[in-house]
Amino acid sequence: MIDRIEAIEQQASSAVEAAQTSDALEQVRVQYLGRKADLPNILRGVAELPPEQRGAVGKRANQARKQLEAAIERRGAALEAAELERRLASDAIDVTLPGDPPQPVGRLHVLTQTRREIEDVFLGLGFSVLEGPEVESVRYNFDALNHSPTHPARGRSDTFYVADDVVLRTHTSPMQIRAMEAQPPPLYVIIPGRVYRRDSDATHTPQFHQVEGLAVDRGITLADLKGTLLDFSRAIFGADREVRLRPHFFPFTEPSVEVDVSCFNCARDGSPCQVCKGSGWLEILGAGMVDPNVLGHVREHGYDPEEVQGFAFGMGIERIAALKYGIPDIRTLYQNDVRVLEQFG
Ligand code: 2U9
Repeated sequence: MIDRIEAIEQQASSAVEAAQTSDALEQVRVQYLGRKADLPNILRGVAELPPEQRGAVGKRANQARKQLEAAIERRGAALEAAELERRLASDAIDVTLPGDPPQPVGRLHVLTQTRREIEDVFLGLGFSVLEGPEVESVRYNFDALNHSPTHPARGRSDTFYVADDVVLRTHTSPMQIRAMEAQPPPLYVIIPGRVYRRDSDATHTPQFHQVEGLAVDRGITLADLKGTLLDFSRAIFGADREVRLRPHFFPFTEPSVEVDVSCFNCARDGSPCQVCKGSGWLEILGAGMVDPNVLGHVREHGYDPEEVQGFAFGMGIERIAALKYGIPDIRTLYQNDVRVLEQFG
């Protein structure tokens, strides 16, 4: 009987190893451990054996059953693991492959590109970049910036009021006041951001973007302003550019200037061009020496107008981009037509 058990055990163990699928393994289990199989039959018949055989046969048959069960379990786990491995390999998706059809690669909006370009120039000159709130108090937006009580920009026809003393900022200048309140001179900052004015035509949108700059230190002069803007103009519009300053008026600077850059378009083909209308100059921004009245508002933060001087400038990012890329109508920058936007960068 023991020989028979060992023969069954050997046969069963080969069948287990030969099973290549979970289904085949289940058939082996039924064949060797099922209700009608030999080994369970032997186990059930132990009681009818002569007493002297019962112990040895029962023990051997039980051992064979346990070993077979363990072997089936091991083989089952191995088959399942192999099956999982196969499925993972066949299901694998290469996410680095291009889509079908290939999707066009996006790009930064030309205004974002231009803002970053401007920021890079001033970072290179030692300025820091700050941002501030778009909803501002009248005090920061107008009063601290030396706007007279009757200045037209304060009117509801020029500015979006949120409440009697709260506006959508009309320039990023209020943040420059906040920057001076937050840290004593020397201060070299530029502040890019969204601003709002009631204005709408091909060269004005009710919401646009500015970069304003402010440098306050001992001994700052208009020459520092001109040198800084020359460097900026050459970085943005080409190494051969010159700048010129024309007298102007702003409430927050005195003296104030409008700044022109020599036309890069005429210069290219030598003939008078459409962009500068033959004048040879393009207006790019406004600037000036910070009015001592403005510094007076932050005197208690270390900005004594007798001790420190400053220059400031402001530019519209839309205008810089429009000049640089020849965009005739800046409203197209907000219409999200990819045929327009994909031309840049
Ligand atoms: C402080 C003091 C002075 C910022 C300045 C301009 C001149 C200017 C315009 C350019 C085109 C606005 O976007 S635009 O319409 N800006 O001409 N901005 S000086 O002067 C400041 C700012 C902050 C404390």
